[in-house]
Amino acid sequence: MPPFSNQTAMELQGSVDSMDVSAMRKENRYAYVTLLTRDPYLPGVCALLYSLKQVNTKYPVICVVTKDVTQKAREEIELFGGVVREVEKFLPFPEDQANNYANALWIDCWTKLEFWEFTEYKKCVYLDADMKVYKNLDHLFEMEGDFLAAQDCYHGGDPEDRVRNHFHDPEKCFYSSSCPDKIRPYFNAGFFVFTPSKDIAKDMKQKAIDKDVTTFTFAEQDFMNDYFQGQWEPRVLPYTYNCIKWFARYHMGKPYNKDDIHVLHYVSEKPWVTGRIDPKDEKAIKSGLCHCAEQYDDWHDMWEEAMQAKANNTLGGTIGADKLVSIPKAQPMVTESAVPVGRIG
Ligand SMILES: [Mn+2]
Repeated sequence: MPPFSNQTAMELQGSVDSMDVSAMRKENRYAYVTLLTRDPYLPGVCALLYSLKQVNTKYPVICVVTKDVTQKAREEIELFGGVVREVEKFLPFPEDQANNYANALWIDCWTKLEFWEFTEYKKCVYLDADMKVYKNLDHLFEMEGDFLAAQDCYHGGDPEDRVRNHFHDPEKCFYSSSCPDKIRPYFNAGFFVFTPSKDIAKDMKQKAIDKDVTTFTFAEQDFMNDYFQGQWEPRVLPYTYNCIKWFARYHMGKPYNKDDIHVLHYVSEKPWVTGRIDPKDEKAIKSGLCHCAEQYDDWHDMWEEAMQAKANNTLGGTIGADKLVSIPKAQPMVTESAVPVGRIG
């Protein structure tokens, strides 16, 4: 079945009943969405919020949390201008069987499928927590299409290699001049523009449950690429909207130009864990991180500024507060030990 249909008006009608109708009349019901499933990623979310604020973002940023996120982390998100919204974790297989799955490392990311439930918003832009925004993104909400994403930097069917060795084969990367045009469209799921829809949410979750996803190395990313196959086009959004940090290593000069970047994506090593990168450091040379030192400096410069603003009490209020539609009350907190898994890329 085609995943998109003209159902939006009907859905909205359904959700109007439980809401302030005057709020629903707002034309621009747009929101950014990000995800936090465990506290160690909190600096990423706060830095993302800070960077969104720096570029004068007009719309609210819904920071989706799951039950393991502490109250303290939730308060910090609000301090940085985000709106906390708790959802149930979604996993298409029993959690205790995760080790039978190639994507065990990234099981928390399946919860992204819940975002299609946010039908009080007409359109949303999802951003991973390990991102820095360099330019205002509000224009994305006005773009046509129910699903937009940017082609990943290299996906040649050797995900194991890609995870372990950051292997990059110009012959297989869409962004290399030597890359054949016939390369398979494959987006990085750290960033996407989407139209919430209860029908799509239900359909996606059911398909994820029904499908054998044991071999899906990149968890929800592989699944979403299957699901949205043919529904998006790699040339619609350039790499600048989800610039994988490795662009600085593999595509310097063409197409990579730092001045063009909208969103930089710190896949794998997180800047809040590594600190600044010394390009002469032996480990940084071995891992290739030495090529991304400037990008990590950018993150840390911003982080220091954000910490200063926090100390000075000048972080400001909720981003896009005047455009918030309706946020269901957060579920009561259940304190449980955090699940020691999470996305590294
Ligand atoms: Mn990421």
